[in-house]
Amino acid sequence: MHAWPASEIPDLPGTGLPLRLHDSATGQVRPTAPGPTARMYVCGITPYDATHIGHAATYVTFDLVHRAWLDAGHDVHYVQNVTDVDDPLLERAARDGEEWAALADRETTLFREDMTSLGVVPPRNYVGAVESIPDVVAAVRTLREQGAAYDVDGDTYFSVHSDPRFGGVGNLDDETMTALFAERGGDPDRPGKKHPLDSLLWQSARPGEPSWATGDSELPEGRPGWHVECAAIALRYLGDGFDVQGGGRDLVFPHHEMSASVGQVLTGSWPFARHYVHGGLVGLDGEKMSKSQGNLVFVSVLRRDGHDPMAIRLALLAHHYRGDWSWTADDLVAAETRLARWRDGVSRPTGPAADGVLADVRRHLADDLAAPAALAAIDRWAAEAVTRGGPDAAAPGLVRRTADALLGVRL
Ligand code: 5CA
Ligand code: ZN
Repeated sequence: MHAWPASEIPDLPGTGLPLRLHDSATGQVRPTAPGPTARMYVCGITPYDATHIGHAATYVTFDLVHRAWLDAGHDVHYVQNVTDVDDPLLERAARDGEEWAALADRETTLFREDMTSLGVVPPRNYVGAVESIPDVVAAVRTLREQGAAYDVDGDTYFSVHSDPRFGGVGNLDDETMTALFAERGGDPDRPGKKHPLDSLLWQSARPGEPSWATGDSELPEGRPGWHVECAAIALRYLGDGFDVQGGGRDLVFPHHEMSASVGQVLTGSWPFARHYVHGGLVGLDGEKMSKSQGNLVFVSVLRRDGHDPMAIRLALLAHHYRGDWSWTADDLVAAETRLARWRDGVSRPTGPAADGVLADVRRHLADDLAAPAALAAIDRWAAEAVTRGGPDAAAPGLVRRTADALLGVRL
């Protein structure tokens, strides 16, 4: 699958600081320690509806990681998937009497446009579940050979306890895991399973649903389970022990727990990822924003209504990525005011010295992506530039490049 176009990232003087990020597995803010090539996998959309502000917040968060690593001198290998075949997509297509593949295609196209407008640096590999089916089939076959998978009425399940480290991403107790599993696409009560938390690897063909031949007499025609999809894609493009596995906090369990265990059993090595990084969940007027609740604010609708995508981006960056927060119309008003102020500041021929602004923005972002503090550093400079001015002819350009390269805000 193709990603979306990249725009140029301006050069900055000097080099960024090593990035520290919160890791859900250890509960600590720890340094990322990538090699020359930093490797990141972020879970992509299930394309049955348009990009809402919660999705956008998640992808803008990991865009800050991408930009901080580039600034620190790393090459970044970024991979993102598209869950272009799965239950929610098939259910929506059936509800609307639409071809599932056409729905996935249309929403993925819209997502690319949203990401482009928000200035998100594209992944090197943008990979659909459908195009990964041979990798998923190979993974399921290996897990069977390892004794880590078994059959339930023609469907194949992963034995979670074949990974002695199972549970190490979310560190949740059994009761919580079972409840979340039932809530988020799992089937703890299915008869025939060896353990309630065992998760579906491969689902045999159902009438009226798409299915693929496997070329393996032991594995009937069918379609991939969700968790093995991300494990197989991450291992194919990044290999094991990659630097960051990312997504919203709703993915901690079961998705990242399961994909890590599948990956660890497949490779026989630990950890699948060195950091598990999760963004908080964005709500609307106090409720979690979700497709099933229908309380959505779409990026594409805001754009159509004439809102500057850079203001949308600033509205997201004004909240620290780890906290949950609720979108309100005021977020956008405040961001538009801030954007106008910054643009005013950088469009002047001279301004107050800005070396300290670059240093502050770098320092705050390296500290677990403290974007609100980084914005405040630019706010202070812009306020002074606009009210008192300054003698430095290089400063406005430096602030413009700092905002662009590190925050992805084009002024
Ligand atoms: N396709 C899977 C991941 S493999 C999936 O979760 N798709 S999704 O479309 O439901 O979500 C896409 C990304 O947005 C995920 O990283 C998810 O954690 C994140 N996300 C979904 N809802 C919200 C929300 N309300 N706030 C913040 N992030 C969210
Ligand atoms: Zn995923």
